[in-house]
Parts: sequence; C-alpha cells; structure tokens
Amino acid sequence: MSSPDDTTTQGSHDPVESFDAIVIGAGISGLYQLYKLRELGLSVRVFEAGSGVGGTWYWNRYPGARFDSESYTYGYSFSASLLREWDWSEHFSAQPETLRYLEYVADKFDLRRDIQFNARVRSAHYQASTNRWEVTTENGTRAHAHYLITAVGVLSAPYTPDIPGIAAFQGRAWHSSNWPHSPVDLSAQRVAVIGAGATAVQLITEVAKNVGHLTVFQRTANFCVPLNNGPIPPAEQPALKARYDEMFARCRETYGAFLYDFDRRSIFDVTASERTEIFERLWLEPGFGLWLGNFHDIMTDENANELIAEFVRQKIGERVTDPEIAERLTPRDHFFGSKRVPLESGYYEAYNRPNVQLVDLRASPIEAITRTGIKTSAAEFDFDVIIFATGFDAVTGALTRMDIRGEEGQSLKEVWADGPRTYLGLQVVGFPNLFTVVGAQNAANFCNVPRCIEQNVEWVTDCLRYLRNHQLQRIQATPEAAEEWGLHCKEVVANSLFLKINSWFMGANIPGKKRAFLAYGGGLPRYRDKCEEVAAGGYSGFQLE
Ligand code: NA7
Repeated sequence: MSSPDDTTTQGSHDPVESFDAIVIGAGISGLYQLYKLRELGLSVRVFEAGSGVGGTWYWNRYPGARFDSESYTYGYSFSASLLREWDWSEHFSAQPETLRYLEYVADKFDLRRDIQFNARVRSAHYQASTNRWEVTTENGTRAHAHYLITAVGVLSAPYTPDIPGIAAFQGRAWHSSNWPHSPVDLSAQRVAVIGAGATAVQLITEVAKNVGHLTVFQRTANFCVPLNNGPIPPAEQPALKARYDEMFARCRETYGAFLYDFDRRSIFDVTASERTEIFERLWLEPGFGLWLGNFHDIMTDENANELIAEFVRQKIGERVTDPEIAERLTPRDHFFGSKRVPLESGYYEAYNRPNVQLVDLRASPIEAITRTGIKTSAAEFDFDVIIFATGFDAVTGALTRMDIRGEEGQSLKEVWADGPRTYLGLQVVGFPNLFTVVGAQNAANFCNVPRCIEQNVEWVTDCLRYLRNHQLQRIQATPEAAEEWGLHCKEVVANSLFLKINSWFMGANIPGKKRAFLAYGGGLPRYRDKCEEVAAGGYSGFQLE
C-alpha cells in the first residue's frame, strides 16, 4: 500500500499527493468510510467542500432544520462506546445537536487529520495507464489514488430556479442550504420564502414565530403530517440505550430502515371505521408512521391512496382558520406519499398568523425578481430577504456537477444524460475502482439514510478487502450486470404511484433532467440481500483484474 508521504511532483511545481483511496465528502457516509478504510490499513484523503464535517448537517442550518427520523435510529450503530456516550435530547433532534454529534464522532475517532476542508472537488479522472484516479479541487490541490469513493449525499447540490432578474435583487437572498453561519435577525424584516417542500415546511414554521412579515410562494401544496416530537428526559436514556440492539435489528428488517413498516394488509381488508381508527392512531404517532407504516397499497393503488389523502386533507382543513387559505394548502394534484412527505410541528397554524401570507403560484406565477422584491402575474411584493427553499438536483446532481471521467475519458454527466445507469447503485460501467456510496439506484436514497450508509460503506470496505486479499487491482461493473440491475430497479417500482407524479425522486424538479426513478425502490432488506449475494458470489457482475 502507498502512503500519503508518497508525494510526487508532476508538471511544474504542483505537488501531487498519493493515497490508496480518496473519499469525496465528510458527511455521515464520508466519515464512516474514512473510519473503515483506516481499519483496513489504507491511506486515505477526504476532500470536503465545507469548512467542517457534517455534510447535510453542516450546510442545512436554517431555523427548524431537524431529523424526520428518530434520533436513536439515525446515529451510527457501529460503535458501542459511541452509543453509550451520546445522549439524544429529543426524539427528533435539531440540526445544531446533529452537527455537534458528527463533530463529536470526528473527534472521538480522530478523523479530521485525514480530511482536507474547504476543498471542493472539481474533477476526478481515471488514468488507465496507471490505474489511478486523479483528483483536482477548486483551490488547486491535486492528488491521486487507487480507489475513488464518492460520499456526496443525496441532497447536496442546491437548486435555485433561473428566474428572470434574479441578480437584480438589492436585498439579501440565499438558498435554504446556504443559510448564513452568523445569526440572522428577521424580526423586523419582510421575508419571502419560495417553495413548500420538506425544507420550507420546517423553516416557515420557525421563521413565522419571529418575523416582521412573511410571504410564502407556493407552487404545489404538500401533504404534511405531524412529527410529534418531544424531549427525551435524562431518566429515560438508560432504558432507551438498552434497546439499541433491538432497534437496529428492527431497522434491518423494514423497507425504509425505520422502526415501523408497511402494513401487509390491503387498506380494503378492514372496515371504514377500523381504517379511520388506524389513521387516527398513526396521525398521533411520531415520525413517518402515517406514510411508511400505513397499508402497503396506498403506494400502488390510486383508490387506496385517495382514502389516506382525503384523511390528511380534512386534517389540514381543521387546522387553518381561513377556509380559502386552507384550500390553497390542500393538495389535490398528486398522491399522498408519492412525493416526500414533509413532517411538521405547527406548520399549518403558521398561516393563522396575521403577518404570514400565502401566494398561490398556480394562480399567479412568478414573472420576475425585481430590485426590490418579487413580481407575480397578479402583484408586486417588496422584500428585505428572499429565501429559496427550492430543493436540490437530487441524487445525481452532486456527482454530475463534478467533472468525473472514466477509462475512455467519457464524462459521467454524459453517460447519465438519459438517466443514471449503475450496478447496485455503487458502480458505473467504464469507471473502474470508483464507488458511489449512496449513489443513484441505491436503497440509500429512499431510506433512513445512515442505516443504508452503514450497509453501503461496509460493503465497499469488504470489497476492497477482498480485492487486496486476492491481489486484484481493478474492479469494474460489467455492462450486462448493470443492464440487469437497471431492469430490476425499474421492475421494483413498476406499480408505484411514484412514477405517476413529478418529484425529485423522479428528477422531475430540475428543468431538462431526464425523468427516471433515481433511487432503488425495493427497500433495504431486498437491496442488502442483492449486495450480499453479489459479494458471496466473488463479486459476480464485476470484472476483476
Ligand atoms: P423539494 O422537496 O424539492 O421542494 C422544493 C420546493 O421548491 C417545492 O415546493 C417546489 O415546488 C418549489 N420550487 C422549485 N422550483 C420552483 C420555482 N421555480 N418556482 C416556485 N417554486 C419552486 O426540496 P426541499 O429542500 O424542500 O426538500 C428536499 C429534501 O430534503 C426532502 O425531500 C427531505 O428529504 C429533505 P413544486 O413542488 O416543484 O411545485
């Protein structure tokens, strides 16, 4: 194995450091990947765009940002001492606590010494002659490595729509994932939020509590359901920690790696009153239960879906005082759960405040951003601050925004122009020794993410160990295996309502992006079985050299 001291000089004066592996990203997956590769004895360099660890939880600092997964199912499971030491203060912890947790992990395992911060990767080119990846960052660092592992997350390429006049605005404007690091006082400001997705729902609820005036520009109303969060008192910590093994075992079994799973009965197997009772119970439960713990056929059968959709619509109506505003907030153009269900803690009540206004962009679309605010087809609004909660170029965006080139110099962006094609969501044909942790067509994109991250990272680590033990230098997916995986990915969602609507799952939120289901929709247990089967078969479907 080479070491980081193998610094060579290429070209004129640029030092080019050499590693066994380069990892891109120091979020939850990058940190764990670093930890595991070190265990394997590899020299590793992590390049991280931010100035600190945490990935999603480093960037998304907007007020109200918090887990929608139970905190204790979200943390890492690999270290018993970490599980013992860390107390989550809430069932669904807020961003500052999560960031502190990830910083604690980085310190506990002394991870920072192998991470280069403020180093956004610009390009990664595979060199066939040396069988190495050459990586360049935007600030000019160059390094090469035998293996390249991308750990760039699902939702890390922010999307800001190209609205005419956007550069002219004289006030302050930012995307929700670029929330300023220093405190922002909005208490006397006129604030606009564009968007009504999961991010907007969290931040509107919080901003509304202390703002001069807030105007929300909503294009599509969402089905939002209560998070039902609460504190975890210190006295309850020991009992909770005693259940870790049981909880992680449960997460291994369920479709989305949560503590709850779809009800295998059809919604039509129960009477109307039983159904209502079940819906009411799920409504009061914490987390995604009303979605991912509901009857399975709400995700495939339009009539089944309509029953839960109508239940949620009625709940919305009961919470918003003005019937006209309630109607604007009521989704009628997509199926419940076919878009990511935002979880909320008083979102609908925010619209009962006199200083919160809702603009329906279906009725009056945004025409331009002006020097002083936003102009719709119906009116002009003046603002001090515009917040774009307009989402992300999900799943593939963070990869295709880098210049990643394979063995023939082909770019990943071009290879994926018609939608992502992968093997197991972890490798791409023509890109040897590149592993895409939490990549496209990977269960991690539709999952309680850290549970899938651990599976991904451990699989990649085992694979690299196998290569080393068998003196193999190169691994690359075969076109046949990738083709078959693509078909399998399509097959597992063939009946799903996901395919019938527009969402980031389908890449449909980005103008010009090819419509394709970007995740693996078969659930974690099925995905893990496939991955394990491939490994047990000596990495079948891969060409090993
Ligand atoms: P989402 O869920 O993609 O939401 C983005 C929102 O921005 C959504 O309401 C969009 O409306 C809206 N949007 C996007 N472009 C425009 C334009 N041009 N004009 C008006 N409104 C627009 O992103 P989030 O950040 O909320 O959530 C992403 C994930 O983060 C979430 O799923 C969680 O997993 C965490 P649309 O619905 O497209 O009509």
